[in-house]
Amino acid sequence: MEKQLEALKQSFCEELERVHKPDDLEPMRVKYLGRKGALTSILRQMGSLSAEERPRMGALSNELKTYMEEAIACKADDLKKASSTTGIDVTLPGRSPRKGGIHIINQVISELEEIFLGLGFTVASGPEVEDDYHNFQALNIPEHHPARDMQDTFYFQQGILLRTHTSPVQIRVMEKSGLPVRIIAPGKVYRCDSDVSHTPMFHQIEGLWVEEGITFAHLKGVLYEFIHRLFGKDVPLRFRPSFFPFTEPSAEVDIGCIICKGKGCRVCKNSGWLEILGSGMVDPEVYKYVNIDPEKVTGFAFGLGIERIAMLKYGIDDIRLFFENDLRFLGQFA
Ligand code: 2U9
Repeated sequence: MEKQLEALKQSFCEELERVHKPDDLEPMRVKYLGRKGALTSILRQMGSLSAEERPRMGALSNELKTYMEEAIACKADDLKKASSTTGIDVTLPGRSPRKGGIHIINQVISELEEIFLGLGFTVASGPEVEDDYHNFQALNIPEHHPARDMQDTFYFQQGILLRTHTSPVQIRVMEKSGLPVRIIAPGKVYRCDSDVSHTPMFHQIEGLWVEEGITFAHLKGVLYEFIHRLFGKDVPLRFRPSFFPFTEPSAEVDIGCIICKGKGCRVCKNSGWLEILGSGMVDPEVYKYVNIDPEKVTGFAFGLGIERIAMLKYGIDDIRLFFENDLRFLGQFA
């Protein structure tokens, strides 16, 4: 009988070790200590013991009974504490971490960079906190020029601001490195504006190629190639005359609407065309600020908004979706 009591204690301890939920303790108590439980069935054999053995076995049984009662109470206490102090159900299976992905805007930037790298351009970058000189003046946008109002600027103290375009990057590259220059400048830009097609921060890519003998034909050739690599060879293109303070002559480039194939729809406002980018030959005035002789070299520049390209490519109608960080939206592009 003594051996039976020892075996019972052993199996009780092992089973208790495996209990992780308070609800599993009561069935255990019934199994070992209940009226029809394991201990009771051992005690039933007391009648067959000799008079000398009986008191010792009685004491051992009582000891085991107390031990098991206390162990169950103790375990109940531990489980209660674990869940109430942390508020965590320690018995739940763990959560596997969600897989991250590259933001759709960064994916589009990489795609555009690849295209321009293939056309012989290199990637340049510069500060997002700029001075008035590099953001405006050196780009032929003097004080009180209406173009400054068009680009509602975020100012810090006098003369320091958040860049409104990536053009100051090109100014800094021309100041520093010699000719020729054939660069693209992707990055964040800031304008105090907010609605379905404007956010206070958005992304641009601008390009600049300055070298002896560069003409408007180079501009057209590069932009045709870029747009055909991005949207496919069959997409029609048109150049419309435009104006920018830093380019002369200037042109905006439209592509045949990729949604309705030029038939006219809500996205192209029934015109059949979508404006994709602005461009032009660098205005000779700009070269004066960076010590380049406009008699010796010519160049072209262009600029486009990344979010606009992403919206057209993926049929997104609200620019704010890119920045709300809703994983249900972003996850579609991961
Ligand atoms: C230098 C000289 C010229 C960059 C250019 C544009 C035309 C243009 C807009 C497109 C959509 C900005 O994001 S947007 O609102 N940009 O239309 N940008 S030419 O011209 C430069 C840049 C640097 C030194």
